[in-house]
Amino acid sequence: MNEVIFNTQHLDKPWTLETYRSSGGYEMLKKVVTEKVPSEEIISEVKKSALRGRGGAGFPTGLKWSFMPRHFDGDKYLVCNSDEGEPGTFKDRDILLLNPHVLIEGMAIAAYTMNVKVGYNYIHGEIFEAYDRFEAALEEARAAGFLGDNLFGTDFSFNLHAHHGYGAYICGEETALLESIEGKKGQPRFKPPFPASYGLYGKPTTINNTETFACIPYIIRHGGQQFLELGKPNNGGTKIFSVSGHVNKPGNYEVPMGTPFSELLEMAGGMRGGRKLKACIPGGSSVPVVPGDIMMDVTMDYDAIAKAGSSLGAGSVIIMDDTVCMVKALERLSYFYYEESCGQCTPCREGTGWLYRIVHRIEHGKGKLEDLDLLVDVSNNIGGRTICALGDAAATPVKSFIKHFREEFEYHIKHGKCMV
Ligand code: L3W
Ligand code: SF4
Repeated sequence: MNEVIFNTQHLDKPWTLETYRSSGGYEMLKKVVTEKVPSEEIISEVKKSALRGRGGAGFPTGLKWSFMPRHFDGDKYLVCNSDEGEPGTFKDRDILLLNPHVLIEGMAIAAYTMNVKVGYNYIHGEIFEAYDRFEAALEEARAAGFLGDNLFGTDFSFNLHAHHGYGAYICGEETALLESIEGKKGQPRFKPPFPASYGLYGKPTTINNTETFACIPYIIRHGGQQFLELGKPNNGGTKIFSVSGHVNKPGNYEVPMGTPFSELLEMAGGMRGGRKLKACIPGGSSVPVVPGDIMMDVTMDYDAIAKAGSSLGAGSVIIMDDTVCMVKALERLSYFYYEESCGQCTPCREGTGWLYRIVHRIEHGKGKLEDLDLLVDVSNNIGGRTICALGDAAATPVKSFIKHFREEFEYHIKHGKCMV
């Protein structure tokens, strides 16, 4: 297996600088900086690789990097989004724990490419061991001369800092994250302007997910074409899937894009107790749920999951067996979004509360049949009317759960109890 990110996992203490260097770590940073590889060349390889943002939106990375004004002499920033907080997500935490140097090298190459001197990694506030591991890796990299001023005796400098968040889900939204680094309340900004033109402290900023940066050293070493060929056209490389729920071996699995879902399920030890797959949320709780029979036929890549009516999102695969009550599951998700709404826009602040309270009353035997249309109506009135994607994210599970499992909701309303 060709691991792009977890390439030191089979070695002793995979997170140390010594181990990372023993497998060729930091050679690519040294090469691009000392040989002064033109940034256009690097961006062209990243474009060729078809690497798409691994934080959920899947935006093409090479294109995003090309938005940065390279010859602008003022301050510019590079930011890594390690603020993983969505239900089902836990891959970035493992990158920080198991191979923090691949992220640091990826960020340093990105900084060189976009001529940026300062970077931050914003790490979710509820993960402490991963934060400490990353801080320790930063210290090692600084001491070895891979971070800091005049790297390898050249005029290129890159100083990278860790920033610990406070645990709010909304700070994973890129502009809320920037506000939070600035010391303000973590609330999303209107976009446009996008961070590439108005980012941290109002300066041009590129922000990518942890896994996205971690793919860069491989792309530079082997070329964009080889990375692309690991996966499928338009869906290059490997992807870390965080498999959780009713499987025997939940965990992170790095596999080529386009791997059949059935194979991924097998890697995760198969269904717990040999039960039937009822449903799967393939990309984290913000993406539509997919019924089990449809899921068994899909491959794990952006295009195939989109065809199945959902989204690859951050690759967080939530597995639900036939013991799951879909009303209860939706009640739990709706509570999450209600709790995490930052409150800035009325449709999200009020709508998430409405959604949660209606699903709650159905779950507790006090629902009416009209509630199902009301839920869809409230969801439609949130979607597309808010500053950030959290509003849409709250509406999506409600609409998809009712679309695919309406009879379970009706049963709950009529009988005041679960169908399963
Ligand atoms: C310059 C343009 N830049 C877009 C940039 C933009 C951003 C990226 C994608 O949300 C999703 C969300 C969650 N000029 C640009 C441009 N950009 N047009 O491209 O932008 P966008 O707005 O499509 O997405 P986003 O704001 O990054 C991410 C979904 O992911 N999600 C959630 C995952 C949660 C986690 C977590 O907890 N860590 O990852 C899962 O599906 O709902 O829709 O950089 O600036 N014209
Ligand atoms: Fe805040 Fe929700 Fe509006 Fe996003 S959509 S800015 S979370 S109120």
